[in-house]
Amino acid sequence: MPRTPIHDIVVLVPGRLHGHAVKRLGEAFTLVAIDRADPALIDADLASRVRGLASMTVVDRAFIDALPNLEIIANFGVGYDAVDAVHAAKKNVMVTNTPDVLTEEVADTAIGLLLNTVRELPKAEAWLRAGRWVKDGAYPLSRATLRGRSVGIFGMGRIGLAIARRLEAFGLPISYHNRRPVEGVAYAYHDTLVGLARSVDTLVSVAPGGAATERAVNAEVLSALGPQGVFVNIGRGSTVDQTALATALREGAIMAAGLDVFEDEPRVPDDLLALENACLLPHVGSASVHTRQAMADLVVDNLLGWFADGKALTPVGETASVVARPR
Ligand code: 8YV
Repeated sequence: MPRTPIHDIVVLVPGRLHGHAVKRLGEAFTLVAIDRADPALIDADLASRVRGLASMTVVDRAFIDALPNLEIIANFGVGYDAVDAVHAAKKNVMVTNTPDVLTEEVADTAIGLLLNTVRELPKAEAWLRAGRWVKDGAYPLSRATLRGRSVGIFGMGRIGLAIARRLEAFGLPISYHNRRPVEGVAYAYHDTLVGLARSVDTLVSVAPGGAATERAVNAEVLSALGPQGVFVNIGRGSTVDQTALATALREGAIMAAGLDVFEDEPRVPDDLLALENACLLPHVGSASVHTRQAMADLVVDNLLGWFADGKALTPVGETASVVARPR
């Protein structure tokens, strides 16, 4: 059977996707866009034609099952908790994500968020802009400082390491908790998150989402961090019990928190919004023109690699053994 020219291969884009990815996909493949990843939007003709998926939305079991000729899901983002990769592997469907290209950007953002949280820089700027420097004098001294802190990192993957490297340059001792110790990493390892929290006063979460980390940062962990504690989350909102966090911040069980991610984005709970000691960002960890373009390129290059050579550039662990079908 003659091989289908790349341009005739149908790649489905459910929901929003980065414009650069959409443009390149349209040039390379037959692109079909639908509003959302919903089996109700797939008719029999489309079901038989779709071989690739490029997405940054939830791709669940039902949607994968609705596409019997699907070979690859190219996820926009390093975190792929929105994709049922275990089910994809069972159906011999490759899943790819976008590691490496965003590592340094997200680590930069984590440091900015930590500094903003500890030194109250956004509030100090708001003070200036509101004319209060002239009217009321100097902005009050920040209660917290980075000096003398010790930092625990929850999730010592590529981004966790990049954050640790930066914090070393700040002169801060570092320790971490991960599913298992990371080979070649000399920072002190704690086999429980609560043990890590007990031994530091600053906790930075870079942990991925999913069942294993669901609400791992809970009341017990926050109370172990203690009244001088600062919590920063740049990973996934699902890893935190947001109600427990708001209570801990309100009652002084910890001192402050900096959050870039939330459980039900873009919704941020009112009890977090009401808190003076919470520094809140709208999930901007990787959100520069430069880095989002590199992520978009990697999404498209994974699809091109798969359909041209049967090789994905950045397969996720669950689907590492999925092989391309004979062409
Ligand atoms: C993006 C992210 O916000 O890569 C991730 O896992 O969380 C971010 O870089 C996400 O891909 C959705 O745009």
